[in-house]
Amino acid sequence: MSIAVNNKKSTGYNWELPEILGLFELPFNDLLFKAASVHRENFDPNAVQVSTLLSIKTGSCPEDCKYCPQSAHHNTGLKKESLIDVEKVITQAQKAKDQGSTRFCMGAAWRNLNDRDLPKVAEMISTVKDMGMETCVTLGMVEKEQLAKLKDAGLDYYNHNIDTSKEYYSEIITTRTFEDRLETLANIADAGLKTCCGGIVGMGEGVEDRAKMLQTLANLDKQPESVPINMLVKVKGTPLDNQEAVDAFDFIRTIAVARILMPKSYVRLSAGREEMNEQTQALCFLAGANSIFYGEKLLTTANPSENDDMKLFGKLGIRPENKENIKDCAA
Ligand code: SAM
Ligand code: DTB
Ligand code: SF4
Repeated sequence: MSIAVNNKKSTGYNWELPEILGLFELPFNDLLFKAASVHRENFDPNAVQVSTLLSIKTGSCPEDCKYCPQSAHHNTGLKKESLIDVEKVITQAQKAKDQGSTRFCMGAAWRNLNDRDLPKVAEMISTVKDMGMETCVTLGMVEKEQLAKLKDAGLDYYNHNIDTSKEYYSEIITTRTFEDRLETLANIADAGLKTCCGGIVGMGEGVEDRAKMLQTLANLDKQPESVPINMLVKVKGTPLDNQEAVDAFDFIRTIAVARILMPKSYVRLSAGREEMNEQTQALCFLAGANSIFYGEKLLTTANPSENDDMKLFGKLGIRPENKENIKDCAA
């Protein structure tokens, strides 16, 4: 079976499901070779962008996302916290910057951004931007007018994940629809912000759902600049706590297909690294992952220590990406 490396049309990409499934079905070595080749054509294969996360409002979220420890529908024993003060953000952003992180992502457990909270979030964004870091927020659904204000404050990226396929979505979340997600993504693109959008592997979905999720991302009018691929972090008290673990090769395949479908996007090896050994992470980098969340905590769950990550980078000859070493052709 011949597989197109991409199928660019003047209006954007138009990946068909059979060709994406064809990629998933390739022998592992063929898939990795193809993905690594696409990666090299577009990026420095030995540079990885590092982003740090901070939860600015934790828990009590009205949405019922089955995977999420912050949903008010599940009892996970999480310590809840209302919107934190800007001073706390400054301390954490400075720490992240000192450790070599170039992007600071602030996440809130909200269904949507409320106008009441906008000025404080805007202040957080402008403060982090003034510290010389790229800024990203993930605040749930958001309107165009609100996005314009966040952009004015210095926002670079808005993270809003589709999480899974349209078909599997209602198995995971019932308090909003896949179309709601797409609508917000259109608002983000219209506002001229960079999009960070990806999903989760390991929620009981099949390979076809993973293919469809990547198809939706790749065929957006503008491919997301950043594509986080999360491996489900199983949190006690969430409905997905007992989900069967994902096979590492299936996870690596998902990264590889994301790289091939979205050649100029940063593909982020996101949540779930705490459960991955070094070899799995190394294969993810070979498959085209070129961004990670860096720092001991994601939003509420554990992430590998900075020390462990730097040791792994050292073993692999990988450099954290900074402004000076970004390859020109990268998105
Ligand atoms: N409330 C906002 C929203 O859902 O858009 C922003 C925060 S939410 C925590 C951001 C993303 O984190 C989710 O879309 C999901 O992809 C990811 N996430 C949350 N819990 C996770 C888990 N247990 N394992 C993997 N990814 C998770
Ligand atoms: C994304 O795709 N993954 C990050 C970020 N975007 C906001 C969040 C991962 C959260 C994992 C569970 C937790 O720590 O609460
Ligand atoms: Fe709320 Fe976001 Fe968690 Fe869903 S993923 S429960 S919207 S914080």
